Amino acid sequence: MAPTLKKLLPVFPLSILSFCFFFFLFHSTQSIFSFSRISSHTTHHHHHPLDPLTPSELNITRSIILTSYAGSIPNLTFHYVGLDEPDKPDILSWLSNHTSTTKPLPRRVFVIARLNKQTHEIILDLSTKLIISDQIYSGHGYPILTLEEQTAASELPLTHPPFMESIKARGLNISEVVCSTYTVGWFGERKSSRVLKIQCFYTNGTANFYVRPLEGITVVVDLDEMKIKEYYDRLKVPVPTTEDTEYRLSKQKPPFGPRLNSATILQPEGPGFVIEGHSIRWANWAFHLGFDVRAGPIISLASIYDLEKQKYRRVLYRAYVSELFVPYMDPTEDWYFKTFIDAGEFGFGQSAVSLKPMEDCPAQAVFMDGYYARQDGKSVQISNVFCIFEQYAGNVMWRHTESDIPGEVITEVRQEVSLVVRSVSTVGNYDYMMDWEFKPSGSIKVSVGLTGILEVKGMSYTHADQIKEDVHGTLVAENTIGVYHDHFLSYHLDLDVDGEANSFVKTSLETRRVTDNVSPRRSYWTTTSETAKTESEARIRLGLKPADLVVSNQNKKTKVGNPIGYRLIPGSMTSPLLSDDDYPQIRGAFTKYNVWVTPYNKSEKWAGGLYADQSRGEDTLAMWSLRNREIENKDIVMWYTMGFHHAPYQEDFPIMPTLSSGFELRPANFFERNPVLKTKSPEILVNSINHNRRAGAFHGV
Ligand SMILES: *[C@@H]1O[C@H](CO)[C@@H](O)[C@H](O)[C@H]1NC(C)=O
Ligand SMILES: *[C@@H]1O[C@H](CO)[C@@H](O)[C@H](O)[C@H]1NC(C)=O
Ligand SMILES: *[C@@H]1O[C@H](CO)[C@@H](O)[C@H](O)[C@H]1NC(C)=O
Ligand SMILES: *[C@@H]1O[C@H](CO)[C@@H](O)[C@H](O)[C@H]1NC(C)=O
Ligand SMILES: *[C@@H]1O[C@H](CO)[C@@H](O)[C@H](O)[C@H]1NC(C)=O
Ligand SMILES: [Cu+2]
Repeated sequence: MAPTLKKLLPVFPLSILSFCFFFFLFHSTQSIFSFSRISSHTTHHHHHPLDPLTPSELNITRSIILTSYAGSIPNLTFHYVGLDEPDKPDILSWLSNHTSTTKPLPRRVFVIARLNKQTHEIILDLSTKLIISDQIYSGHGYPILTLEEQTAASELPLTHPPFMESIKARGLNISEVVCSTYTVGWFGERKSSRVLKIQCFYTNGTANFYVRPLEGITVVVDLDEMKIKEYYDRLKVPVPTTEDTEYRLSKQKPPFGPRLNSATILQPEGPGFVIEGHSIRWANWAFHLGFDVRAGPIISLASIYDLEKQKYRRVLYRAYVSELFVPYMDPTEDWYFKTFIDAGEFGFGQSAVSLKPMEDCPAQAVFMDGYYARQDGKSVQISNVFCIFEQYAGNVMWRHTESDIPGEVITEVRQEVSLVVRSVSTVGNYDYMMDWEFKPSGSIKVSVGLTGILEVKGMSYTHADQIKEDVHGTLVAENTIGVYHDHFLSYHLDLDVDGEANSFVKTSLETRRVTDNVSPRRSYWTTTSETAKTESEARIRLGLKPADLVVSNQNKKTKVGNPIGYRLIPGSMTSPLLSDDDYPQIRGAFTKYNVWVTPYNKSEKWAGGLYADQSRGEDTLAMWSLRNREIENKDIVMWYTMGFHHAPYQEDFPIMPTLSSGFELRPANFFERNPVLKTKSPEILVNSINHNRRAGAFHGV
């Protein structure tokens, strides 16, 4: 779960597949093996008010706080340090007025720190170097766990005599044991303290230790004291010894899998986008890309250029993954607590990893770094945390063949090229690949790919026929159960469709009977639209009945009179299967509906609450929404939750091929007509030597 074991993981070899590029394509000396980087923190002089904190700003934050807590330095730990962004009206007026001489907006930092077993919320100003407020949080729940405390906790068992005994009793070698940290959830306890649970694995020389659990051993660590509080060794289960669980290419033996040729796009003129600081312009899009230790990527101020109106029009104010909820479905002693709220417990940005050029991203990608404050407040760089690239997957943006005009055949095709911003967060065993894809047609396609390693449970079974009871998972290998679980991702989508005052319109598709005798038809469908007046009217469980969901600006209409809008095209319609009164579901209540709409409120950012670790569901989207505020013709935020019910299959073992899902935000009467009617296909693609190949006439290499 927790990425505490980074230092133990091997450095991967650079080659992964036998690449076979079409070298004869390259007439120029340009090498596709060179890759570009954007050094985002050194090049820009003016801050965009939404720029993430730079290393020197993190530095200043640290010194302001340490100065004010002079006596307590060794025990103060930083759990969240992020931009306290200016209020939305200030940003919008800065945007519309600013010139190179405009005074920048104040830079403020929001810090959550722990000191003497208390959680402090500190806001400070970077220009005056003053602390503006410092309050002790007295509610339930705890902040993001730092990597350092997880590492420290995960090492405690290795020198804990009862644990060492347990290892010896199993005939194992303690030098081959590694441990990982698990948040404990909340199960109705009245009192709580800042603890986590630890479970351990037997590496036995492999990198894939997650598939070798030491089942039955659980250690409870008090994080404030960094001491083992409880120790359990309940079960004697064989450590799964399955062969072939290695995933490092360097450790594999032949025969190897199918040989894959590379498909690369050529950009002799370089990328077609411009990056200034964190602002990105490409084709008809302009947006800002930020990094936050909790959310990971944050897309802000996305606007699209309207060829007819000759101006940029706003689509999104801010969008990011607000929370994840990953409950496991095994209610037994060593598993019941595994009900993770990943962003708030582990930091989706803190868990972001450096992308591998040429492998995580295509050859033409450009990279950007991210920075966050570690436990002692010093800045940590995640190099290549984002890659940005133009994607052409051979798809068609639009086409038509017209053969009904006598004497001629007309075929018009436009290739679909899009811009992708990619990042990967590896939360312990799981890897989440996050893409934000901007299309010239005005669509924003958001997708997540799940890959990495299953969380498995050791059991004595070696064949499915032996299993008579519910083992809460699939026997994916001998002694190895891939445990059932869910992944829910909740996206905060603050659409500002051509302005802030928006409404949420649900257009239901309903069957009608033909009642009179004018038609031979007996039925048809038609639409009825309702504009949600309050939050309760905008909570939607998808998949129950067909509906189009549109965030619309009722104050602006197209020439023919339709309100302009953007619609949500959901990919996943998954709803939770836990009962409403179950503790994990109370904490993860934001998953109860796939879609929620709330009025914009700067402090309502995290769908699972600001303090997710051991939260009690008091500060979730579901609670805010109970106020049932008005949302018509207001600045509103749409929250979309996509989910995966994951019953593992053997192919998910020992490492899981990517499973993707996503959703699209697509213009809905936003433009007067197809906005890519006059878009030309890129010339670079026309040069491809492949255009004449025909099946049968071509023999692959
Ligand atoms: C951070 O501060 C230290 C001194 O406290 C300084 O040596 C270092 O250069 C600073 N780093 C940045 C990136 O500003
Ligand atoms: C820091 O924590 C340790 C151990 O919990 C304690 O003994 C010490 O007094 C603390 N120091 C300060 C300055 O609070
Ligand atoms: C235990 O593992 C370590 C590290 O892999 C190895 O050096 C050592 O020889 C092993 N000890 C025994 C008794 O097998
Ligand atoms: C460790 O690896 C060896 C050699 O592959 C194997 O024989 C042994 O069963 C493994 N032990 C465990 C506990 O996984
Ligand atoms: C904003 O949200 C917070 C948290 O839900 C709430 O306490 C506050 O009253 C809200 N502010 C407004 C203006 O509604
Ligand atoms: Cu899964």
